[in-house]
Order: sequence, then structure tokens, then C-alpha cells
Amino acid sequence: MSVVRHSTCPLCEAMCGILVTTDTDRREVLGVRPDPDDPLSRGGICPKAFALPELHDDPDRLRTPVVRVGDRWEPRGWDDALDFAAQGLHDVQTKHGRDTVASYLGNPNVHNYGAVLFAPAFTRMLSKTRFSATSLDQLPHQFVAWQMFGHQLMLPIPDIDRTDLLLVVGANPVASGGSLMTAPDVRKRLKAIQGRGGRVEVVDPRRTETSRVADAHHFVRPGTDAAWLAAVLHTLFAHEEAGVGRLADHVVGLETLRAAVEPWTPERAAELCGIEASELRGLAGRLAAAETAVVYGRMGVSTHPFGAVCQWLVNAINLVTGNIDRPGGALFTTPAVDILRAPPSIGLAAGSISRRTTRVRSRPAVLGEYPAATMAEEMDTDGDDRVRGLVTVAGNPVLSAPNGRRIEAALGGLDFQVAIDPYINETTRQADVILPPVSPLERGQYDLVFHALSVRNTAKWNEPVLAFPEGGRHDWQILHSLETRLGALRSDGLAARAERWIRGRLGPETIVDLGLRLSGRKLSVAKLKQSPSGVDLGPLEPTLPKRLPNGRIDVAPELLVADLKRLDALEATADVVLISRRQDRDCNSWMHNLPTLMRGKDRCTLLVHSTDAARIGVATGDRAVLTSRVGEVSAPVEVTDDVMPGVVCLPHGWGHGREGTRMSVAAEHPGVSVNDLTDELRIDELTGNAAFAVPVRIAAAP
Ligand SMILES: Nc1nc2c(c(=O)[nH]1)N[C@H]1C(S)=C(S)[C@@H](COP(=O)(O)OP(=O)(O)OC[C@H]3O[C@@H](n4cnc5c(=O)[nH]c(N)nc54)[C@H](O)[C@@H]3O)O[C@H]1N2
Ligand SMILES: Nc1nc2c(c(=O)[nH]1)N[C@H]1C(S)=C(S)[C@@H](COP(=O)(O)OP(=O)(O)OC[C@H]3O[C@@H](n4cnc5c(=O)[nH]c(N)nc54)[C@H](O)[C@@H]3O)O[C@H]1N2
Ligand code: SF4
Ligand SMILES: [Mo]
Repeated sequence: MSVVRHSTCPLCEAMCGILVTTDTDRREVLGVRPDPDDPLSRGGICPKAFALPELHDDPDRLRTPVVRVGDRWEPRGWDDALDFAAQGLHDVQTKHGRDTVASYLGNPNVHNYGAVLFAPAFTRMLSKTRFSATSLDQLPHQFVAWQMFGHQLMLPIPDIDRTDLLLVVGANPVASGGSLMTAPDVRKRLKAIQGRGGRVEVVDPRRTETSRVADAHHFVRPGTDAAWLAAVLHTLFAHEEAGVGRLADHVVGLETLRAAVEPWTPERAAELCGIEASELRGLAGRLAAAETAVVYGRMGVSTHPFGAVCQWLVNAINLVTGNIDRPGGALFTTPAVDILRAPPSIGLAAGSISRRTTRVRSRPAVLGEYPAATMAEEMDTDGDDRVRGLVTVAGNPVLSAPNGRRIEAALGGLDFQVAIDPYINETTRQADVILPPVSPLERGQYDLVFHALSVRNTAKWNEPVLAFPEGGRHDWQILHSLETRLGALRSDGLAARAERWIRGRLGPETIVDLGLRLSGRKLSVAKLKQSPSGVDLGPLEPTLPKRLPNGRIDVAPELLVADLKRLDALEATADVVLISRRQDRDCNSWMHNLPTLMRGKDRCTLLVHSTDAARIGVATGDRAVLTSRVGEVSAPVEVTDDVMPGVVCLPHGWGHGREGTRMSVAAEHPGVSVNDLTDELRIDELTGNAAFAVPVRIAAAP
């Protein structure tokens, strides 16, 4: 006998609906298949979902807290471990000051509604020294959303189900599942654009899996996109093709924008970018002529030396071609639980740049946090207020932040480290205590984040697939317990204690239920439970000007216009540049321990163009040595003309098998970490976001 439960794969942003078969006790998973009735994913799925049972059963996954005693890990009961963790953090703070304890929130938090609702309160009470994967990823998007549309969560979502022309810039949704654009089964959605007579083009230094589906691919030199994006705008203005249509009364700064891009002729941009002027004019012409069109710029132009400028120019192109807030262009979602309107204890402020700065490089906190690229120096540079304690929550900065080796070394010098994480990996291996949450199949989920970033408005409640394990803790319970303990150690005031107590008593399900009831859509958790595949709330609809927090769009924010000036100093170089890539069976750094995803030949290869391979004398299967300012790495070469000459490419999220880690399958396929080469000094100057592309020297391995 068996039971089938509806659920949603929590691994990437695509939110694919799945049907999970278990035994009647709901202790064991018997199978996973796509849910054809999910209104968003409509039966789409990728190989990672089939590995969820292995993730659940993984013998290396921690089920109880462990405390480090010398070189050994000792299992501990929850109360003991939580007391130990809170006391350790409190001791560092009492001795050295509150802000000498830092937090780092990693990516899986956003895929877990309990963590979304409870992690911010915990990290804010812990200290002002906050880091997260946001500044290794989408911070420029949020910064620009705040500057242009008035709130960091006002992110325009490409309406790929209705557009006539999609220009994908620095994104590879066919492999990544799509990002800041929840679009499950994206390959089918791209093909549908072509099926209705539309067109897909890609701008990327690598001919990607997405490029293979597209109608055209344009190679671009990494780090130079701001120039060609400005040139596209320049061309639109020059041909009097720029206008904002219906939104005219609500847009300010059009003349300033025109002046800012005036110097950026296609000829000037072409020299830097490697895209010919005629090609850029053609692109601008197609964007202007298409009935509807949308430029979608993601990771590659966010973790970029001009990350914010790129995101601004992408939005500006969409705006002046009349495609913001129009079906087939880019629209704002109206999610059932509106995170834009969340109360301050759980929500995000509109946006901010703080006067508070980091100690070593004087980088301001942007949108409430310091750049993860400054984490290492804040920990390893002497001084009274050096960071001496750290809590990582679902994060692996040793593999995911630039110059990971420096972070790894810095962790060794901490007085106390807590990890909320299911694995003993490259980051958590140095912790004093690890607090592991239950597996994703043991928790319920309402996706607060990705319903708000989706190409269609839907709502879906997931019941836990498996029974709750004895002695298990949810992430939110761990976070809340730590917060409560620290509050007690600090003798917090009554108001803080009461707010915390109420939040804990409500728990995430009730908080989401309240959000649904306030949505005005007559929804509740109980109601969603009756539609286990999810409910369809329809395509995205125009919402402006009503949804604009300030009632206006600034198409030329001062900070961005000023930052564009930095582009004047950009010079064409002959450096070999290293970029990274995603592969459909990876999920950042943490799914290489699942045998299903690790079959077949070594995937952690260095892509090298044939002319570069010939120059340095390597062939496929040989090893090459890469050297950057911060490190050296040797990797097996794969010669291919899918990268442009002068560009080499390693996948991100590898570099396993380090001493003291406990991920036995990953250790058999260690690969190398691209972030042993990336440089923490390379950032987007305006936001502090990491810029991952890095110049390297390359030579055949001796
Ligand atoms: N399979 C898989 N899926 C994932 C993940 C994963 O690790 N594996 N991670 C998830 C996460 S956390 C995220 S944020 C999303 C990210 O999803 P995407 O935004 O699609 O990210 P990538 O696949 O890294 O694609 C970035 C592209 O930018 C290109 N690029 C690099 N530098 C430049 C540049 O200077 N200019 C231009 N124009 N392009 C450039 C790269 O070649 C690459 O093709 O994916 C999510 N989904
Ligand atoms: N060079 C280069 N570097 C990159 C990127 C790139 O493209 N190139 N991509 C960047 C991007 S987009 C991102 S988002 C970051 C990701 O950076 P991170 O978020 O730091 O790294 P992840 O690999 O996602 O690590 C997730 C951690 O969470 C743990 N975990 C998994 N599930 C859960 C859970 O449910 N609860 C808890 N508590 N823990 C869990 C895992 O064991 C692992 O330790 O990396 C960035 N780094
Ligand atoms: S694309 Fe794959 S990893 Fe992402 S949600 Fe769907 S099944 Fe899960
Ligand atoms: Mo990410």
C-alpha cells in the first residue's frame, strides 16, 4: 500500500509540481514524478527532483545536532546543543562587542518559508554584521528595483508566455531553471515563443544550453555589457524610437537617460564588447519593432563589475520600448501573499544605503547587509572589533564566495562558529556546533518568494510529504530557539520578548494563513489544501501606476547615472577571463553527494576555446593550470568553440573532499572550486556585489 502526496520541488526557483509516493506510514519515499496538474509547471521537471529521496535518505545528512570536541563530532540533544550555541555566541558578544558576531544566510533559506519568516528576525537581533548570498547574486536587481520603482522587491518579471521577442542576457534558464523569473519547463516556454512566430536571442560569453534553443547567439566579452546596453539605448533614442507610452505621466528622468547614453555609440561599445556595431543596431531595431519584447538580464550581468548599471539599463530598455507593465513585456506580480506589504519584523524595507561601513574596506551596508566579498577580511584582519563569531544558516561561503580559500582560513581563526545545516561540508566542518533541520520532504511549504517572482500568478500550499521525524526540528524552530535563548541571556525587554513569543506561537503556517486571508482573494491555507496541485490566479496583469510605492518610476536615478561614468575608464584587454557555469544536475555547492546526480563522466571541466588550446598546447583530457591574483587551480580541459576566444569556464559549486568534511559521494568527485580563483576585490563598486569573472593566466599543466 502507498500514499501519493502533492508537493513542490524546493531546489531551484522553478517550483516544479511533483507527486511523491510514500509508504502508508509516510516514512519512506517510493517514487517521484511530475505533477501534470500543477498550474504553473504543467508537468515540467528536471533530474534533481528525482534525487529528493536520496537527499532524504543520505546517510551523511545529519539528523541530530553535533558538537565538535577536538577532532571529533559528538551528537547532542537539542536543548543542550541550542544552549551551547547561544551561550557561545553570547560570550563572544559580551567580551568583544555585539557586532563581532556575524551572520551569513545562504540560498536554500529562500526556498523554505519557515526560514523566510524567521531568519531575518534572528539575524537582525544577533548583530549588525550581516552577510548573505544576496551580494553574491541578485543584490543589483534589488538595488535597481528600489532606485527605479521605489522598493527592492518591485522586480519586473519577463512575461515569456506572451512575448514576441525575448533577449536573454547573462542567464542560462534552460540549465538553471530560470531565476528572478520562475518559469518551470522553460525550454517548452521558449519553444512556444518561436511557435507563435516570435524570437529568442542570447548574449553570453558562452554558447549555452539556452543558446541552443535560441534563434541567435551573440558572444560578449565578460564584464563589458553596460557598454552595449547603453549603445542599444543610444540607438533607440537616436531613431526617436524611445517612448514610455501609457506610463509617460509617471516616468521621470527620460532626458537625463538620453544624455547619459549619448556618448555610447554602437561603434564605441563594439570595441569593448566584441559585438559588432551593425549587430547592436540590428538588435535595437528588433527590440523597437517587435509588437512586444523583453530583455531579461540575470546572474551574468548581476555578479558583474557593472551589475547595478546593467540591471538599470535592462529595465530602461524595457521601459523606453514601452514594454514595462505590458503583457508580453515585463510586469509586476500580484502574489496571493504580498511580501511587499509584510510587517517590518518579517519583511524588507524599501531600500537603503547605510552610513555604517565595514571595518577594513569601508563598504557601506546596502539593503541592510555588508558585501559577502568583505567577509574574509572582516574575520582575518586584526583589530578590536574583528569578527570573531559566525552563524551560517544554509550557506557554504567557502565554495560560494570569492576567494573561498581566504574565508576557509579565516573560519579557522574564529572564536566560535555555529552552522544551521544538514551537512558537514567545506564551511560547516570548522563549526563548533552544527544544528541540522529536517529534510525538505518533512516540511510543509508555501513559497513566499518565488510566487512573487513568477511568470504567472498561482498559489500552492504543500503539506509535508513525510511524517515529522522524532527529534527533528524545522529551520524556523532552530532559528526561533536561538533567538529566544539569546534574548534571555541578554535580558531582553518585555516588548521584544512578547513579539518573539507571539511569532513563535503563531508559527509560519498561521502567518501565511493570515497573509492569504488579507489578500482579498478569499484564500486561506485550508482552502489551498483542497487544491493540492495549486490554484491558478491568471497571467500577470498591468498594475501600474497603482503598485508603485512612490507613484513614479525614475528612469535615471542619480547614483546609477553617476556610476555609468565609471564605464569611461573601461578598456579592452587581451586577458584570458574565467567565468562559471551551472549544469542541470547541480544545485550550487550542495547536491554532489547524491549518487543519482553524479553518474557519468567528470563534469567539473575547464572549457577552453580551440585557438587558446592550440596556443597553450592542450587538448581535451589534458590538465591546465589557472592562476589568478588569489590562487591556483588545475583542472581537466575540454576544448570547445562554445566559449569565445579568451574566455575559459569552470562550473561553480565544486571543490569537495576537503579534510574533515563528511560528504562521501562528493568526496569521490571533488572537482575544483572556481572560487579558489575568483577575487574578493572585484565587486560592483556601487552595490558591493561580487563580480565573479576574473582574469587568469592559463598554461598546460607540467
Ligand atoms: N542546475 C542548477 N540550477 C540552478 C542553480 C544551480 O547551481 N544549478 N543555482 C540556482 C541559483 S542560486 C541561481 S541564482 C540561478 C541562476 O540562474 P542564471 O541566472 O540562469 O545563472 P547561470 O546559469 O549561472 O547563467 C549565467 C550566465 O551568464 C553568463 N555570463 C558570465 N559572465 C557574463 C558577462 O559578463 N556578460 C554576460 N552577458 N553573460 C555573462 C554565463 O556564461 C552564464 O551562461 O540558478 C538557480 N538554478
Ligand atoms: N563563481 C561563482 N560563485 C557563485 C555563483 C556563480 O555562479 N559563480 N553563484 C552564486 C549564487 S547565485 C549563489 S545563490 C551562491 C550560493 O551560495 P550559498 O548559499 O552560500 O551556497 P549553497 O551552495 O547554496 O549552500 C547551501 C548550504 O545550505 C545547506 N542546506 C541545504 N538545504 C538546507 C535547508 O533546508 N536548511 C538548512 N539550514 N541548510 C540547508 C547545504 O548543506 C549547504 O551547506 O553562490 C554564489 N557563488
Ligand atoms: S527545475 Fe528541477 S530543481 Fe528546479 S524546481 Fe524543477 S525539478 Fe526542482
Ligand atoms: Mo543564486
